[in-house]
Amino acid sequence: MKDITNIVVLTGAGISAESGLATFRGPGGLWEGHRVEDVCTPEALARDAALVHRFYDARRAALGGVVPNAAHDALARLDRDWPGELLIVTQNVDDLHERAGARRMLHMHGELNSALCAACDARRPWTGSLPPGTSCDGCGAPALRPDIVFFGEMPYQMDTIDRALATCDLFVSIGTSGAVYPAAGFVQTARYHGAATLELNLEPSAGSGWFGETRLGPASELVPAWVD
Ligand code: BJW
Repeated sequence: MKDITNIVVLTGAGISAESGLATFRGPGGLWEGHRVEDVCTPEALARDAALVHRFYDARRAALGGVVPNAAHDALARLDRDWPGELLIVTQNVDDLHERAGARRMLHMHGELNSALCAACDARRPWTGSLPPGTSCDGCGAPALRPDIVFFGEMPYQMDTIDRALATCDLFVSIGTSGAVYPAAGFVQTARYHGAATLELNLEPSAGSGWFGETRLGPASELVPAWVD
């Protein structure tokens, strides 16, 4: 990749689809018969914590039955071999990037394998079964919840992401519909700062027009072809 030193890669549910994890907005992409936008909120958690816990318990259990695919593997190779700056920002709450071996990455929408204390914001590994009302080891409040960024909540590590977007030479978006902000706006930020922009997706995303180049197809083919 000529003249490219700093890269930011954004990934979404599409990169894990071929591992067997459902996407949000594709066919079958509804959350127990609801629009994810209607139920993935702090209000939904307050209204029916048991339902929200049950949903994420099932998602967490599903992780045990899936493995990284060729797209995760290719990004892990990029991470291992790329001599310049690299930041992989995933919107996904699964752990398939880590399991493939990626290290220079962050989870902007939280992690299934993590618990968050709603009272003191402490985060700790999700161990076994944590029902609604489990007490926080740190502050003692009965307030542990899934460590998931719901609509209306601030995604994690936005300062780090904004800095990387401002200094990258290439921004690559993989397997995301571009329906959810702030991630959907990263392409515009990267462009504003002069980066080249590339989209790898099954179909054009909502923000496809912002990308300098779009390649359409399954991530398991497009990502290795781009990396290698
Ligand atoms: C393949 C493939 C294959 C399939 N190969 N590709 C009005 C206007 C603008 C913004 C707002 C607004 N009203 C509210 C907002 C803000 C709101 C928002 O964006 N709402 C929209 C619905 C409009 N955003 C927020 O509230 C966020 N917080 C926030 O904004 O804080 C304030 C702030 C201010 C300033 C700066 C920063 C922040 C929080 C958003 C939290 C999102 N949470 C979720 C759930 C979390 C975890 C979970 O349960 O897993 O995150 S929602 C859900 O959507 C999940 C995903 O990470 C996210 C994005 O989905 P993704 O990954 O794009 O999946 P899909 O299914 O949509 O798309 C899959 C794509 O893959 C498709 O394109 C397929 O074609 C493709 N694909 N197979 C390649 N094999």
